[in-house]
Amino acid sequence: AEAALLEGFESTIAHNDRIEPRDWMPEGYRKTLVRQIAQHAHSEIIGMQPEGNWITRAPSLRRKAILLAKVQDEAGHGLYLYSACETLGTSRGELTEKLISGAQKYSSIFNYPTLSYADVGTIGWLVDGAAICNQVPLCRTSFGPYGRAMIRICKEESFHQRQGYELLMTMMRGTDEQRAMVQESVDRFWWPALMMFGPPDAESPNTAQSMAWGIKRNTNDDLRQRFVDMSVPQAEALGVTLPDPELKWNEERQAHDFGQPDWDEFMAVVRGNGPCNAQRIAHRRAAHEDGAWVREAALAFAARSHDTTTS
Ligand code: FAQ
Repeated sequence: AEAALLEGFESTIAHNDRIEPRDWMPEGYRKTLVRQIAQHAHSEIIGMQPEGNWITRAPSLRRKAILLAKVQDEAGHGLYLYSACETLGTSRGELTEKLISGAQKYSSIFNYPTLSYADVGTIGWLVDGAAICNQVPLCRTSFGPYGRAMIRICKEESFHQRQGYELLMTMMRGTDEQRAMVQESVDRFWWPALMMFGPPDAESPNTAQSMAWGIKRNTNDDLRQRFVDMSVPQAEALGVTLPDPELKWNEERQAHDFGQPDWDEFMAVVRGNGPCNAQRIAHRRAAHEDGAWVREAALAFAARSHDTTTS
């Protein structure tokens, strides 16, 4: 019976059809999806912190309204993704426990500090830009609930990317100090943005199997290349320099050659030793603990409403 189920699953994958929550799936497929979707959800939730840091100090009412809307979208993205993950049989409560105990990861990028308001623009331009590059192909991922969540998320990420680019463009039209602030911010975020795509393909333990299952549609290096090619003309239009002396157009490959990020730094950040890892988790843990009374009250209310409707 197992063989027939596996055959059905493989045929669905081969036809590029979707696997849905009630369909049979190999345990490894389920585990990989829970890992990736949970990591993705946690990234959205932790990703609220670096930018949230600037909400109270936005330079104008307009900038504040934009930033508030963006950070609220990120909370929403986290919730769609936790819901997608719940269809695989893991509850949001369990996932949150795994995040705050360090058992599950979130994107390395959110362990870097935001030191100036230009960082709000750079995160929109480069971090949301990288997220779009990575997530547009995920709209075609083989697991239905994940792909459907991605469609809406990508639309909102496009707005996030545009607001960041527009912020930077405005600063670049400003004073010398503002231009220097943008350049300094881009210098700090460029390499960590390239790390968002994960380790080089040769050192990526999950890519081959995830591609075979149609969970990932491109390799880490392919998407990193796509991101570099997309960012170079945008940097030129902005008037900033990307901090990579090896960056240059390769006529033969019709793509840019570029340098390698510091992969030792990446590994250190992924293992929990980046500049802000401890702070991000401590903040998330405190918010979770401070919210315990809300969850308890909601459960008590639900139990009481249930009693009155059934008695
Ligand atoms: N950070 O074998 P692979 C956003 C881990 S966008 C931390 O290549 P895989 C929007 C990886 O998990 C950011 N860990 O893994 C936003 C694995 O460890 P494990 C979120 C990383 O899964 C913008 C190990 O290294 N986006 O939030 C990273 O095949 C602005 C080996 O790696 C997504 O999550 C990393 N950068 O490929 C929000 C997209 N890279 O679990 C707020 C969906 C790798 O075996 C503000 N995810 N690792 O212990 C993916 O596409 C994939 O999971 C990759 C990694 C490409 C990230």
